[in-house]
Amino acid sequence: MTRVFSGIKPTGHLTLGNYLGAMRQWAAVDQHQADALFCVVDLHGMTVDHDPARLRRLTRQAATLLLAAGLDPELCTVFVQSHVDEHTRLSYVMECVATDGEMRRMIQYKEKVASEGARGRGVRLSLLTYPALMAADILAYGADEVPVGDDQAQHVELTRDLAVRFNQRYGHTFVVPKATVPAVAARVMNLQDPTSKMGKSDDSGPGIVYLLDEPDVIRKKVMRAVTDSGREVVYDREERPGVANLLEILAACTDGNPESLATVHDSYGALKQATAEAVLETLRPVQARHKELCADPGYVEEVLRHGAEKARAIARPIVDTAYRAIGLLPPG
Ligand code: AQP
Repeated sequence: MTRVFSGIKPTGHLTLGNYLGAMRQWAAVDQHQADALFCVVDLHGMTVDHDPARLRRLTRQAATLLLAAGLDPELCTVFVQSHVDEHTRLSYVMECVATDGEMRRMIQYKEKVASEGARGRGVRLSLLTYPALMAADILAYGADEVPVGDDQAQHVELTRDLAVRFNQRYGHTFVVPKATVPAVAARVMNLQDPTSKMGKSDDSGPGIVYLLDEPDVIRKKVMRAVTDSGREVVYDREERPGVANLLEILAACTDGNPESLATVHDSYGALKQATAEAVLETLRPVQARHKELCADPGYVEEVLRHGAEKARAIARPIVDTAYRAIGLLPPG
């Protein structure tokens, strides 16, 4: 059976981008068709300046939202990265396989260095080595597929290179995984700046739809989305990024197609209205289930405890094999 692994970083409140680009596919498809593991990657949440209490809160919230989005612990494994030591054990090995140049070429690294610099903060070394930990996350489970949004495809590509390199130098150890990216909404853009990705740790609140935003807040954010001075609804990502973003969001929420939806709505106002309603409809069950789960925190904790046990049982032998292959003396 195909094994699937993916993760989500608790660096902020989860967004519509996280949901449409990743979580929805995990719940609707992956958990039914594969041996699937989904992880709140809390260690990645410490690569930029962070507040410990907030990280803990966001980790719990992200796990709760994964379940609210439809991940079923009877069908898949849901856990927290720091609960399974194998991630950090293997991460160091990956740092010994990767090169400094490879890490510095990562687009997300360059973008985050720029934003940390702009905020007057030092850049943490872990921001540079983050892709080695991400490679470890994936390779520790022998994952065949990694369902991600478009922004993470480069990191999965690097993971493939590291797996191939390790296997060639030290003997076949790792499955070489591939990224799977959704056909629509692989990169949901910021509603206020449709040339930038909708990212959960951005400062631009009005441009980001959070999964737990109140309905009237969501409506306002979508109705105020930046478009352009044109009038005709046309799907053109290059020339009309704001309108294209709305069409993609609408398509993703209604299982439609952005090109044909462009012919249905005759004004930007009508398009925004339809998009706002579609987003509300899509998020309503997630928000309702989240509320129920918050009333039963013991259930979420139990899911995570059991998930970590299952994850550990898969990862430990793979990481032990990698340790032996690279020349580390097994404990007696
Ligand atoms: N805007 C997006 N459109 C489509 N997919 C997206 N994803 C994130 N943003 C979008 C996908 O969501 C999954 C989890 O992402 P992540 O939390 O691991 O980190 P990220 O990709 O760096 O997401 P953010 O929200 O932009 O976080 P910050 O602001 O902290 O960097 C991934 O599959 C991702 O592709």
